[in-house]
Amino acid sequence: MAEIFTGIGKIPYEGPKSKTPLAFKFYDAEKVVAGKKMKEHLPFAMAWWHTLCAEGRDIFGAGTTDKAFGAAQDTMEHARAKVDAGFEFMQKLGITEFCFHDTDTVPEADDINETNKRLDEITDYMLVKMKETGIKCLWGTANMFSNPRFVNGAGSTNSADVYCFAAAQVKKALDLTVKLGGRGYVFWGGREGYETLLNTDVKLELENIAALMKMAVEYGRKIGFKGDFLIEPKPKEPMKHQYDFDAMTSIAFLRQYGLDKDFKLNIEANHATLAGHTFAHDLRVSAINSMLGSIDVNTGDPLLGWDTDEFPKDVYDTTFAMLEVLRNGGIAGGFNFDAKTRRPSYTHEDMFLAFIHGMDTFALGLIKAAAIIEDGRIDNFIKEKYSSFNSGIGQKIRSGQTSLEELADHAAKLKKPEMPGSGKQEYLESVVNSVLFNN
Ligand code: XLS
Ligand code: CA
Ligand code: CA
Repeated sequence: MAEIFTGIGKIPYEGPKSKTPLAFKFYDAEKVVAGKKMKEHLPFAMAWWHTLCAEGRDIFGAGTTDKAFGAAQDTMEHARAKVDAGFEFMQKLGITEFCFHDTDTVPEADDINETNKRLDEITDYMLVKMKETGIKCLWGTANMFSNPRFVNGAGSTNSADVYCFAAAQVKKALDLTVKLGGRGYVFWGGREGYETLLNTDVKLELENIAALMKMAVEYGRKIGFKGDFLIEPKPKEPMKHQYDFDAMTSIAFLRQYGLDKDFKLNIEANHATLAGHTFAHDLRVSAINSMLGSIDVNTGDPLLGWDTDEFPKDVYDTTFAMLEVLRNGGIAGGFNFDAKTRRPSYTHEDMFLAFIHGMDTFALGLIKAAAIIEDGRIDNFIKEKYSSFNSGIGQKIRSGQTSLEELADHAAKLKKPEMPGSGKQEYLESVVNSVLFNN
């Protein structure tokens, strides 16, 4: 099979002083940081859809990037060309995993039975390439939002027949995920939400989504899927009210319907900020609920209110994200680049440059997060801030050995408490800057 990305070889690590565009400046796979190799901290994954399918189309214009990879669109030859391109791309970048939707890999036929045959065929080919290269599958998922049949949702649809098609796609995508040895299975809400209560039974829709997930867990465990099921929270887009709005909303949903033992969350940076949170906030909320499963690293633009899926570039963001990951003791999942190059960055070389930039930004985040922990000033400040709960009445509150009456007596004796101590935000921000820019 002919090389597709000609003129681009294996991307080397050259270090921070390098000016070679096609080289890593900070991502040094073998380098040990905080007790582990970078590649172990940061198992990066390529998203099939953005990398191999998205051509840069937007609502005002056609695609600008050639993703035909030498084959005619909407053919199985093209499906195979994408496999070839994907594995060559990952190998050259040293990316060890990929994520896919069923419909990213083959053109959908009119008849679901034919689509399933195509999926069997393409995954046979993917398996061959996986064996050849050692590249693995991070997670699989079913696209239950693009096809017009899902106009009113998949698990949340009003049509029992459409619900069966959603179920059939989940079943097949689980089969494929198991076949490819995927470590996770993702449900992103897609069209699971609504525009107006005038036409919506919210309770029925939520119950039906939960039932679909329950059946997915039952089936998945039956066919030997041992990984995590994941919900990927996202607000606003495409529906005005998305049922999986943010981490806390999704956790409440999972607990309400008894799904919290089998599910964790896949937190996407772009989705957290669309929900009005920082990326680190949704990571923290997931982590403290033992629900931090996997990460989509792509970010939005603070000036735009939609899901732009950009390559991570903000080292503050990746540092704060990696602080959450390190404090969580790592994650069982991976770091998926659900990211696309900007429409004017339309060459194949741009795809490499974008991944190099994104991987370097996360590597920097890892290095800086480890340095903040090592520095200790931030962690010590937080410890000290809450120290009134370590002894006396505070300790009694923490251990649940007190009552409202006792606390009221304590307040009455004090007459007036002292101020609780400065939050010192500006000082702490200066500590972060000093760690980030000290060397
Ligand atoms: C869309 C989501 C989607 C999921 C997988 O905004 O990010 O791509 O990651 O369905
Ligand atoms: Ca997104
Ligand atoms: Ca995503």
